[in-house]
Amino acid sequence: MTHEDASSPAASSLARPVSGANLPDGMQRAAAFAPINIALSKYWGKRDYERNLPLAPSVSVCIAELGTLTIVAPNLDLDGNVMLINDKPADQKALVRVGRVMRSVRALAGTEVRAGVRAVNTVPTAQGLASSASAFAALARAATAAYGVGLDDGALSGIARLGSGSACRSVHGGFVLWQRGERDDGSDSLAEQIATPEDWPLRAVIVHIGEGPKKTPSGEGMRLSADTSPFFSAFIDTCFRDVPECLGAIASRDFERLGEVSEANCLAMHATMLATRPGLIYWQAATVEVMHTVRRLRAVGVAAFFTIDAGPSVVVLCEAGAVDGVCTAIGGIPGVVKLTRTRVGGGAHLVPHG
Ligand code: 2P0
Repeated sequence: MTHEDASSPAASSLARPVSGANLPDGMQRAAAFAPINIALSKYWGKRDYERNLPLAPSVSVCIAELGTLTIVAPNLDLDGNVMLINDKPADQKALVRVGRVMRSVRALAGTEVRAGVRAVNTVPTAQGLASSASAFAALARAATAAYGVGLDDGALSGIARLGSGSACRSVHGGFVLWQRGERDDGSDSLAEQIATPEDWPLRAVIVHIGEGPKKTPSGEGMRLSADTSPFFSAFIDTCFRDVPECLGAIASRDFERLGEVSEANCLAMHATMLATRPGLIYWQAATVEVMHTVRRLRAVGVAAFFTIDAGPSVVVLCEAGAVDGVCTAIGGIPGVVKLTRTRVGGGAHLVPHG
């Protein structure tokens, strides 16, 4: 088990340039960092699988420092996009998702020029730590800058969403609402910031728990739950009640109320997953032990609550004074491989690159 302070790694040190020369005016290589986000009221169900349009709104917080650094280099010599993720060529599934984002950016820029893309994650992939959210938010931010497309953050969130639904929530920092929207084209299914990190400087402890058997990817899991889980429509109804509850708790900085609704929504989503056929069991034994530990701490007055996405790792949100006690209590649990102390942070932003 290792402890890590998330403020130590400099994301910019991960950047290395990829090629791109003789570009048309307005195009240039650009780099962006985007954070992971963790939902307090979850997204688990789509009304459109191509555009990643949700059946219900969701609310999240961005997690400082952990995320993806992406460089986009338009290149006249390429006849298709090329991409490296953590220095390995992207697989076909990732390229399809990247292609949706890049096509949309090229259409806005009015060009057919393709790009080299290099992405480096500072979070492990596929542990339920939203690496696809940070990846596509960083891609959208870097690609629009690289192609000279100026968009406000709401419109940018719509581009990020094409790669991965939850990515729209990593464009803005702090506390974020992703609207369900009504339109078929998704133009009103955008993310908006509801409070900045400074408005409510909560802390987060990321409890990294190693993978068990291969997990079902989120998109596939959502489809299975929609088709087979007897709790699916009840969960979607729950989200329509939980989102306003989250927004009210955030507006009044009511930690206890936010914890109560967030844990309930997380458990309702996992109940829906568990009742899917075949059952989606994302938890490990350590996941359950962390949940019990957080509740025991809370019972003796520690301001902390947990939430879990589609994987075994747990995020514990807490007030500043609770961080040490949370880490001490959780650090010794077998199966917990690392704790990262971090906080609610900012959204996707351009970074200098060499
Ligand atoms: C969330 N998750 O609200 C929920 C909770 C996982 C559990 O958003 O298919 O990777 O790319 O739109 O965004 C994970 O879903 O799925 C997710 P796609 P995504 O954070």
